[in-house]
Amino acid sequence: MYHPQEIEKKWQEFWAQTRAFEVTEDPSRPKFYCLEMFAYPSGHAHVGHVRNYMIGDVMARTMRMRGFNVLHPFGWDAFGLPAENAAIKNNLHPEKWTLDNIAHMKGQLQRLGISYAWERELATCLPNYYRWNQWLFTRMFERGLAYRRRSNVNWCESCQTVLANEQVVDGGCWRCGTTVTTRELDQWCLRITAYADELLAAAEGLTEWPEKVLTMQQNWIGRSEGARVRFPLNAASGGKVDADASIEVFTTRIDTIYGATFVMLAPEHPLVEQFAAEAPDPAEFRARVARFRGQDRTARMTGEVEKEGFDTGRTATNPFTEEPVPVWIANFVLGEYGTGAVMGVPGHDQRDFEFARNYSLPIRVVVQPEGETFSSDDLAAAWDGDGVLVGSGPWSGLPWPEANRQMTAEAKARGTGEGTVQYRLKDWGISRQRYWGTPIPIIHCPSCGMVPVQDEDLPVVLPTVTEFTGRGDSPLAQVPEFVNVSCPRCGEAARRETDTMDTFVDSSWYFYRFCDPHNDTLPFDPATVAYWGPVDFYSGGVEHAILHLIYSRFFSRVFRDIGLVTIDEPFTRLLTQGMVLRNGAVMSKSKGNVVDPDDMIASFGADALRLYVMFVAPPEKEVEWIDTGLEGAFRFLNRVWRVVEHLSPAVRQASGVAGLTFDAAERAMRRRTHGTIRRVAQDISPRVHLNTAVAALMELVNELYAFCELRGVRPAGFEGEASAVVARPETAAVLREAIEGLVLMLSPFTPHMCEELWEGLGHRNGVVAAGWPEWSEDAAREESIEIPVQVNGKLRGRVTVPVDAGQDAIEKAALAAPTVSAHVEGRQIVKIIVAKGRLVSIVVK
Ligand code: ANZ
Ligand code: ZN
Repeated sequence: MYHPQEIEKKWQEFWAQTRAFEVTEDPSRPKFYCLEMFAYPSGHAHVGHVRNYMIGDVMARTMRMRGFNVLHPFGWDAFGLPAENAAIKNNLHPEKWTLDNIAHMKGQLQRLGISYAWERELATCLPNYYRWNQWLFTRMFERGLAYRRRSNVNWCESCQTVLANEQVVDGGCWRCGTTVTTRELDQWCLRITAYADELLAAAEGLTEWPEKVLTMQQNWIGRSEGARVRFPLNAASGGKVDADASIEVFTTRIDTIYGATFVMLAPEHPLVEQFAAEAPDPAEFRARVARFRGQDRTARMTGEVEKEGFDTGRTATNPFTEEPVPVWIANFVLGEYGTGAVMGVPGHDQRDFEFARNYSLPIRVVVQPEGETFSSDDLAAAWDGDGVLVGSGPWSGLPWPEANRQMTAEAKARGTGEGTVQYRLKDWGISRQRYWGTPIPIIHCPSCGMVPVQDEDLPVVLPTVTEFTGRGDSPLAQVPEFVNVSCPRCGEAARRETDTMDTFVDSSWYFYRFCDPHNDTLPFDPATVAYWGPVDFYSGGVEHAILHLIYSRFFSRVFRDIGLVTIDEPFTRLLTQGMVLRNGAVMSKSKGNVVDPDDMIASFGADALRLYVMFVAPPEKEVEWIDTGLEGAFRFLNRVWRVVEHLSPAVRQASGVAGLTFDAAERAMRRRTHGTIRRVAQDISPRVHLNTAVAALMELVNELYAFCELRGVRPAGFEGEASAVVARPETAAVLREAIEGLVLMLSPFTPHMCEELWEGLGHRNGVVAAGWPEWSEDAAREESIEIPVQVNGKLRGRVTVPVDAGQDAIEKAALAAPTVSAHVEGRQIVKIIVAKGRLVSIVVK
């Protein structure tokens, strides 16, 4: 009888005792670094979370059997807001909450039998990890890659914290949904834009990443070539203006500048406050600006917002037409893109078109397809198609791309602008005014300025805070012993920085720390990453397609530039696994539809759960959890168990296949065994079609049962039988090959049961030592094929012929088939066409 709970416990203990998955660098063997995105310790892992770990485990276990030195570590992305929120709510220290959750979730993963090298476990909230965030930060500070700047930040009133752009979802805080507002604060930033071009260009080399992820990254970086053009500012009526005051716009279509009939500023533009102060009613001016700034950020960014604005009363001069154009403030112009100012070309930009129609601003056509004559009055929409310039002075008649080049050069020659490359990507604001994160290792000294903490004084350990209110200043600012320090440079009284780092910093390099997790003199010994890096197979949720993966690619380059790694790209192959749904919704605690793996393990065992999750869909696809699905997997495992247990005595005595001569049924069984070995090997890697690999194994089990029946070794469904009598030694050898192959191939999916069965088959050293079974192309080759036969275009029958049958033999067999000969007899054969291996076509009259 199959008792999964006993077996699973036994093998989990065995793996732990024998340190089965612990590895060291071994240059004599090929390495395989298999990694699943580490976990946020939120409390309990549900089936949706653990699907990813199962996928990685099948890869890791398979590659181990194939002789690779496999690094398969796990850890915890352990800083972050939920721990702090739990502290505020339940008066529980974030560290305790986090470490308790880690302990529970680690138990869950161990009960699933995931083959992790637990001795390399890391948690980012521990000083021996975040110390290296600080170390790296000081290196980046020295190189100008970490800097401080006053900037508009997203502010969540409820969490009292700054949010990164990507943490703003539909205008609300990603955690609590509160509408996000903006604030000005001094923020620490990392200069990811210094690598924008490289990150974009290198993405082309990521041939084993999903196309959609690469596209998302490309759009996120958002490279556009265009020009900056300055529109000199005219004096306010009666006022004075700096001779060189101007509004600089960013445009990708300088060729349309003769159609620029107004200029628009973002509500965040620095000139806005000056204009407000000079306006007849400054208070009203400011109120209108404030309303725009408070509008849904995402809608503003995507341009979906209703386009609104107002005239500032000021004008600027179009440097090409030399006409004055009004300066407006518009809600759909973003402060943080380009220059925060746009030239309005309503004839050729749809947003400007809608804006101009709303406010009756002049619309001018300056590009139109050759031979046509557009009138601005009957334009139903902006014309953004191809064409040649009209009404554009000396450039009229040129196709627009050529005019674009020439006019960019002209702007430069006149000193009113220049060509530029603009990125949507922003530097990464990492400051958080929260407790549960890495303290930023900087000291603010009245005389020396910002001084990085010296290496020997790292880590800057998070001080103990016992009361969490969730309001006011950063919690660290409330600890005087933490804040008040002396300057490392001059010794004077100074203040420690109290911001902590965005937790995305923690996850941007943990994959390198796994290579050398206990190093206490460096983040890692470069030699270890030289051996293990890059990660060969990385899997995780598609929600990390942009940020985590771009930040990791950025950090990887920083490590390269400070000489710790020699590779550019950290992840060779990326798999984004699909979500697990239940009752049509993504599994989540808040929806109340989670399935706890421990409940499933208690009923059916971890192996059945693993098999079910791998079988039910391809790894990248969503799956709908079906409560009864697990029973099917459990029944299948029982079927495997029975046939293997029943035949074990015969198999143990059987010889190998070498030198034996087999009959047809034995040859057919061998064909299935070898064909399956070949197919499953490819389905797992390179294809990662784990579901079809399981399906192939299920078919093999059916074949095995059928073969036993044929040979009379399946009395009464195997019940009550101590052993099977296998008469022919050849049959025994074939059974041995099939059964051993089955157990080995199934072992990455259901490792506990397979280890137990393998032991029962008389092997001492476990499935990894046995290795992946080899297939023989000869044994796998089909002996015969079936070919359809047509007569005058109609299908009349099928014939089975040896695979190597020649043209004549196939023709003969086709004509001899009774269903075919009936249609041929008595008629004249005009011709016979044999499309080899696929079709015989006979034409008669
Ligand atoms: C005039 C123009 C005419 C434009 C035309 C486009 C078409 P991408 O390609 O995404 O870089 N723009 C510039 N800065 C902006 C800001 N801060 N907020 C909103 N829109 C901004 O887009 C560049 C174009 O987006 C620029 O080229 C500008 O409009 C607008 F027929 O200038 B264009
Ligand atoms: Zn100082």
